[in-house]
Amino acid sequence: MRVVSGIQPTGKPHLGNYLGAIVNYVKLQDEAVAAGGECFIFLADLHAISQPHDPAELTRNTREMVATLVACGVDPAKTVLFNQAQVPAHAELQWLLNGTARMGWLNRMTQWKDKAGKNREGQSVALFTYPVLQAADVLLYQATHVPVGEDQKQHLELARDIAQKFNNDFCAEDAPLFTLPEPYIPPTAARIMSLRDGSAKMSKSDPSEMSRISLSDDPDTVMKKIRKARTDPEPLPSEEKGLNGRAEAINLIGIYTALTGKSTAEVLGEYGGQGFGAFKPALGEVLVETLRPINARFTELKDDSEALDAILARGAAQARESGGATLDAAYRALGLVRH
Ligand code: AQP
Repeated sequence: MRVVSGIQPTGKPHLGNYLGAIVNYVKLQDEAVAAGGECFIFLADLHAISQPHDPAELTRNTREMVATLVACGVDPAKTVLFNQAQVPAHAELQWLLNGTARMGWLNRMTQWKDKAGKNREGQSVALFTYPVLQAADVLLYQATHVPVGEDQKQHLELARDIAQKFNNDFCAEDAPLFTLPEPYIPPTAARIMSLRDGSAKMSKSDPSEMSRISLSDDPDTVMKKIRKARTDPEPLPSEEKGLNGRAEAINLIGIYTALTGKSTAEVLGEYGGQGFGAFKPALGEVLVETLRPINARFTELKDDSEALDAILARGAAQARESGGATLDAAYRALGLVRH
């Protein structure tokens, strides 16, 4: 079992990152250790430069993201925790895979279409080739399980297509180089939506702070954001089918069930027939209690840059070692001479 996933240090991580991905990093890290496998979690700093950015902020965000991941339970003693920039094999393998990836495949990526909008000509080349780097990130370590939110499913499918084509084009039939990675998408909370718009994903880049719960929000801020979260005027239904077409209600109940382990039926049994005025404070409390230990640990860790850098340096050394054989084999398969 090889678990591999990454998160961009592009801002404060939010509840969507937590429920869609980070919770599963911790779960799969423990499963991998128990099964004698390995877990690699990286900060996708090379991905972060695909959009306009402030270099000093990227450095600060990178350290804060390590502190956040550790505060959430990613354990550097169990997981190889590092940033891409310290492992050149990610960028090297991306270049090798650029020869296999097709323009048409990348043109179909919905994240590219959404982020580029009408201004494709003005985007960085990195934003367009982003999914090829993502393929390199997981194929380099022969990933079997890739914990991601629903929004990354299409990129994972692309990574499988690239791996399959490379194996077909450059490897003997009985000796494929790349393992085809499987996405691990949580059954609930795979797509947490904005608190201001039930049809948009909760995102770091949404200009409205009120659209997301950041993992570093204090209790008053959390309660305020939930109180002001957009909802419709109807009371909560008593049965699940009554939620049809009510995106904001589905989102808030989905967050509650993911955090408490209760089923939707149980929650509706408790709050059905009542307005959001009863449910929202309960949801706020659950969130505050979830974030309390994370915030406490984050505060202890966040200012010790030396310790945070040491975690990344140690992880990067392990990652360079682990990815070396696959990178060498990819160069060889392509006929590139490197003596
Ligand atoms: N709203 C979400 N619900 C569930 N999972 C989510 N993820 C992101 N948003 C949600 C998952 O978090 C992991 C890390 O994501 P990322 O930071 O690398 O990239 P992202 O998807 O681009 O995150 P954002 O917040 O939406 O950033 P911006 O605004 O910069 O684009 C991934 O596994 C992702 O699926």
